[in-house]
Amino acid sequence: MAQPRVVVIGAGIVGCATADELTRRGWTGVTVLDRGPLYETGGSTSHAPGLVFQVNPVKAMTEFAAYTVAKYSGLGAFDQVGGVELACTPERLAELHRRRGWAAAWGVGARVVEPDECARLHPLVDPERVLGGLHVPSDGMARAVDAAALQAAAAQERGAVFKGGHEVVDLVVKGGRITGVVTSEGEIPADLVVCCAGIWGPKVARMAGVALPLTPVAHQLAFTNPLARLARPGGADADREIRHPILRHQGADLYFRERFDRLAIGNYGHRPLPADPEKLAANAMAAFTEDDFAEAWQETRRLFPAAREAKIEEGFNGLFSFTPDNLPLLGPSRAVDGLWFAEAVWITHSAGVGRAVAEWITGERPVTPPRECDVGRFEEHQRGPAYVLARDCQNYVEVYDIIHPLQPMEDPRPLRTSPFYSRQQELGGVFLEAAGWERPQWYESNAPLLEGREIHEPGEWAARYWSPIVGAEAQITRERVALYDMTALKRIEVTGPGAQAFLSGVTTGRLDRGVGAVTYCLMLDEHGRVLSDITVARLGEREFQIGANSVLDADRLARLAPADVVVRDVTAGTCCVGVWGPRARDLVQPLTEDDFSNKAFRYFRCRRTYVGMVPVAALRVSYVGELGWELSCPADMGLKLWDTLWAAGQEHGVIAGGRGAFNSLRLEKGYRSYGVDMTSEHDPYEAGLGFAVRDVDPGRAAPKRLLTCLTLDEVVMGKEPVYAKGAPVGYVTSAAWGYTIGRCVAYAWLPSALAAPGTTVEIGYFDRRIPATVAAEPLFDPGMERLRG
Ligand code: FAD
Ligand code: THG
Repeated sequence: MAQPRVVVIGAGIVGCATADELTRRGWTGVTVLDRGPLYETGGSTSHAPGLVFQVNPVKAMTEFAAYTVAKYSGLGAFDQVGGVELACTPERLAELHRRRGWAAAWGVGARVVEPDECARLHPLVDPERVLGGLHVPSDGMARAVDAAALQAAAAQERGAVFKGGHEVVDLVVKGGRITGVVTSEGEIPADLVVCCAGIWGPKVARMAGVALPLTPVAHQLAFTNPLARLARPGGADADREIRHPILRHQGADLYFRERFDRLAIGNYGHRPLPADPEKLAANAMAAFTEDDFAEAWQETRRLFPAAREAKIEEGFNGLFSFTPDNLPLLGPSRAVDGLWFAEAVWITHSAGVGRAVAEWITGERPVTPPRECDVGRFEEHQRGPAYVLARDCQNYVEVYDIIHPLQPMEDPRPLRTSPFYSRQQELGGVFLEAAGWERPQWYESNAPLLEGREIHEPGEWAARYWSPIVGAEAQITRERVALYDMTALKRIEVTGPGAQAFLSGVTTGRLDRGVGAVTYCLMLDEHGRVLSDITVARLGEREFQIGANSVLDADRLARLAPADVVVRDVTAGTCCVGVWGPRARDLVQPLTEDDFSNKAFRYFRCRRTYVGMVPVAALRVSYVGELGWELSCPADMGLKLWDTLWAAGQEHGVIAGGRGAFNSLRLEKGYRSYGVDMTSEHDPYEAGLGFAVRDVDPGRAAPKRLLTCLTLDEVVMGKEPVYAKGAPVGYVTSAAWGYTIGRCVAYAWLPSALAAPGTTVEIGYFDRRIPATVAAEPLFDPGMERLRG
């Protein structure tokens, strides 16, 4: 096979890592272009102090960082001095324990240490001023320009060509496919272009008509004069730039490291200073705005008494990339074939990202799944310039904040509202946000339901974004009937003569069943890993409605569809309400001419009908595990649908149920949530979804790990480490109190040997270990009597 010609734009650390990883995989036709001189190009890499803190709430990000540590250590471009995050308040100390949990969950060694230990680790730390620290011995400092140059050298040995002084001034796109780049020195043909242009990424992307949701934001870095406390005693390591751990003081938006006997101070505490991506200079550095540093300098001296007499000798405002969700932008452009991105990547994640992107391009199985980093993950509203600027600046402000797992985006809101929104407001809905949608977590008007109920009270952390009303709504759903707004569920219409054959080909389902069938099935990648779990409802001979998980699913279907199939994301133009509970049939039947009896309308069947005056697609499915239907209709009639159901439901004691109850109910029933419980890292059998696969591979190996149901007596939140015999063995994916079963339900990835019911393990929750027991699943209604009745 002829080698694809790859052009990488940008010889910063990301471009160099990507070129190295591509050539390692035998792709030798790689040309890397940079406008600047190699390898101090003037990009962000040239200015970064190179601190590598690996711990991150996102597993893939920690894995990217761990690979960076391993790779740059091997290259001799990494000083493994360790990292210490300092806490000065009880809240921060608790947060360090939570962070240490992520470290254990994702496989990085870390300990929360006492103030004395912090002082022993670093000469500037005053034990009187801190409450503790998170020590990660494998953290350290990457020498970023060296790491870039060394990776470039390795790539060059395998045939890659690096060219400085080559500015890309245009991208050549023909018939929707990239065919080359125009540089200041002439045109270079290419089959594939990888944009690693850092803060200049949006400008480069625009050359192909692509909008990249990224904002360059300035961030301050300053250096003190020499500090006596950091003076060098001489000896073997006298010429080492850094000898003590890198430090973070997130409570004051600061980080620190030595530069010989000077202190380097990084400051996120100032107002966001965004730059217009179209008007950037050739250097990612701007003049130091001293006023913005004043508070940081005060805080630094408060924290380190040994720096009190020091002064700031130099400083600058360095630019790097922020995105709407603070995660990188990786993978193929969905608009232009052959154009790829590796953007908004820190030094910390550079090697891991280079590897992931190279694996993705070459079709090798990704070691770390880049789904949450996929450049295609944004909804249309998230790609607009005003939204991107607002979110990116807000993310700059929040970069070191303590973020609760349920904490919604606060601004700009509300953005997307379902047709039921006004009714939900009238009912006292307490709204969180998902993919831009306002979603009630519970309804204050349901407070009277608490009368006579004992609802389990979680601990302080789990009680945030929570109310006992959540428990009452969950119980009422199992006792009577409740309406759940499912509008945010991604709905995709697939129509045309080839629709059935197409869907059979791209899912694991048996879709040759007739009109009226609903099938729960999966989309898998080429390596048999789960890309999504979906429901496929056959509403007509050539008409299917899919319930999916994200914009990436819609994109995948649209891209793969043949000419005789039309794929449309109809989410925004339609709405959906779940009517669930033992009295659901009593509520709906009088509203329709159709027969909704169990015999005439069985579980996992669908049909088009009218509910009152509203044309609906009715699917007899329930993610909460109760009798009932998902009813979807055009958005214009959504309010009418809600009001019709609400009025008819009064005699049955109908309530509106929020997302809190919904999540609890689905966990009791054992229903997985894609992207949380299972990801593209997992195959269906490990995830407990083998039943959804039509052609099971009989020769497949027994799974080494399993998504396992645990129960415990206290509420945890997800992403906690699981310990067996004191050692970390896995992690919790999602958890909630089960208000029917009276215990907390937690799903966790565990080695198969530990997945047998009755096995006891411990869940790390802040500074405690909570006992948990593996349970046979599902915990609720294993006989399916509720659903099939
Ligand atoms: P860059 O290094 O900017 O490389 C992009 C390259 O593309 C540049 O060389 C540029 O010349 C080239 N280019 C752009 N447009 C074109 C074009 N049209 N034609 C040809 N070439 C083009 N990260 C950490 O992990 N830890 C830290 O401690 C840390 N501290 C930081 C402190 C500061 C002050 C700054 C500014 C950043 C810091 N970062 C840190 C972030 C980190 O530096 C960046 O995220 C990272 O360097 C980005 O690498 P890159 O290769 O994507 O971008
Ligand atoms: N509704 C619809 N589509 C969806 C979801 C939904 N698509 C995305 C996501 N949610 C998919 N997740 C599930 C998970 C479980 C079930 C449905 C969607 C479910 N499972 C049955 C079970 O395991 O008992 C399947 C039984 C069967 O295959 O017959 O109901 O909420 N529209």
